[in-house]
Amino acid sequence: ETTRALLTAQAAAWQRILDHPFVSRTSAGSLPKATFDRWIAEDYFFVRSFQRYLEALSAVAPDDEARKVLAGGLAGLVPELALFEAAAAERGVDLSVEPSLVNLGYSAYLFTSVDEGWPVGITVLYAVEKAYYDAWASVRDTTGPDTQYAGFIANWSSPEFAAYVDQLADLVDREPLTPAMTLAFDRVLRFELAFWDLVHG
Ligand code: MP5
Repeated sequence: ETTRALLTAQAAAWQRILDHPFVSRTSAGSLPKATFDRWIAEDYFFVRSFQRYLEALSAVAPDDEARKVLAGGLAGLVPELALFEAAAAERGVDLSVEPSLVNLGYSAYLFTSVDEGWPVGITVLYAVEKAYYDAWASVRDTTGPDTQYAGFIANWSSPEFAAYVDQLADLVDREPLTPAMTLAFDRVLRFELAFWDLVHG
């Protein structure tokens, strides 16, 4: 299985995402407000780039089944962006701040991956979504009921989101593993770690 091989090869980097202080401090409720606010503004920029990347990836999807899965992902971004906008309004976060260079690089890389063709593009999508599912499921499982992050936890760790990530895994598993896919997967993990570092640092 392609996804199993990718995850196994990257087990150590994957654990570093889950062990990242941004994740553990979100769970513990000990994250400074300014840090979470910074994440909101950075991630909002990322998600809007991601939305256009998902449209571009849909355009190179090989069949209706793949297009249907991606359409589900695109539909989910509507309430997700509303969640960011509501949280920003409530917390007094300016969503129009300039994104960091890491964020610009990560966002641009999403589009580069589509240019490399469907197998690499869908590998990137799976890695991006799986990273957030695992991180937010970890927060869900280690936080108290009085968390202020319930909306975000629900967004990326719901059973519906888990099912979507499983569908993405099925699409990746149709593809025989190539060195380009391995590199893309590894690169997403490095971007994810750099993204957490930059908002937390
Ligand atoms: C995601 C995200 C998940 N929002 N931000 C980063 C840095 N990585 C992954 O993507 P989506 O589109 O919010 O499900």
